[in-house]
Amino acid sequence: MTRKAVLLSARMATMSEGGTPYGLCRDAAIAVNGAKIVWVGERQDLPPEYVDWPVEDFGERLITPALIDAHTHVVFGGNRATEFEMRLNGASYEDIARAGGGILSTVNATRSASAEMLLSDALTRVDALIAEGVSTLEVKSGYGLDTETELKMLRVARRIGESRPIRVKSSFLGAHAVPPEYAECPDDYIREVCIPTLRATHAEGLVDAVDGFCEGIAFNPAQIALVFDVAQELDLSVKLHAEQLSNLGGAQLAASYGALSADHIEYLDANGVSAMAKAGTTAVLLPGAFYTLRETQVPPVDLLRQHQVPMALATDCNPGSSPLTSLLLTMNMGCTLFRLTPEEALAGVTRNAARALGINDAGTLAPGHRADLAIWNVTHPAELAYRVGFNPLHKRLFGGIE
Ligand code: DI6
Ligand code: FE
Repeated sequence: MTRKAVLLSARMATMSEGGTPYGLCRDAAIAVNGAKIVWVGERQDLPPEYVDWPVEDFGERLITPALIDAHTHVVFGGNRATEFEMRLNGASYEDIARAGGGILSTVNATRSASAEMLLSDALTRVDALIAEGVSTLEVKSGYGLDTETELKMLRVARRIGESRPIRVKSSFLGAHAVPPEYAECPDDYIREVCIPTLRATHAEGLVDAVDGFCEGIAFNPAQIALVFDVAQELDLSVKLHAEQLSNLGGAQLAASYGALSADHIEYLDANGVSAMAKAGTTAVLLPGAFYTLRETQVPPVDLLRQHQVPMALATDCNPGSSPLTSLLLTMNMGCTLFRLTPEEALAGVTRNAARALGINDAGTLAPGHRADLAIWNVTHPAELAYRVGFNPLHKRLFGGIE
């Protein structure tokens, strides 16, 4: 069934670049044909072929592109509230990781969880994101670190997209942590487990991109490069958790593979920024992890601006460093903690989040794009980043459907 409609509203933020701030438009109209936007503009300019279409009037509300969360780990077993307590008693994130907790404690819980349990737990988090207008979600593996569990996680990621009206992009994150069985020989883990698992998950059509964690408590650039070489051979895009706790040159490595994004990047330096700019790599900023770990080093936002590196914002939803399921709160944190402007924050969860995922049919309101829209009970787009713990979503459309 094709649903044709013209949506009217007093205000629309198309988030298209180069025009008014936010791509703001008054007395707006959007013509939707089925799952696609066919026309966007001011009501008075609506072409005659659309004037007879059924009208839905949203009054004074604001229409924006639906939101995109470009970095999550929503599929995992258990939780890490006890580590939260340990950190409040003085242990650091790295202390806990080196003592076999951290990511590895979630690996144990994820290995022993059934797929059904992982799915139902993940859906509670996904539902919270959808309730705030999210229509596209990236989901990573990386809590299995063996073939069977990485396959299980990525199959669950695909099932999220079948269970809910949301688009899922999955990333293979086999190089997330060194599993206990390879503690003494991480290179062997990369060769014997990570790379064969990448091939197996890719063969099953479960992988949209390849990620890694380049850090002292995880993998060094040479180990990540081995995985990225295979990604390249399989024609898969790469992205990287880089420069989160220290600077190992991960962003430069990622850029040398034409990465979609380098994520976290608190410790990114000028060389990393210019490498990203040259490669067209998007910066994915994750203020939830910065906040949770009480980091003090902020990402080099001014340098990223100077080099015109697009900045996305994402929840990094995970049980350890960012137990956060609100993209609106993430926008607020991006402004308060990283000094992004509210316009940059909204671009970070729409246009630039789409870029970070290599998506070119969402993230702005434009003809040909999917009719993934969020309609808000606010009058100015800055309100979306300004409030704390408040959800003004009126309605979300996913491919034109409520
Ligand atoms: N960086 C992160 O923010 C998550 N993974 C990573 O490499 C944290 C994962 C965790 O602590 O469970
Ligand atoms: Fe992460």
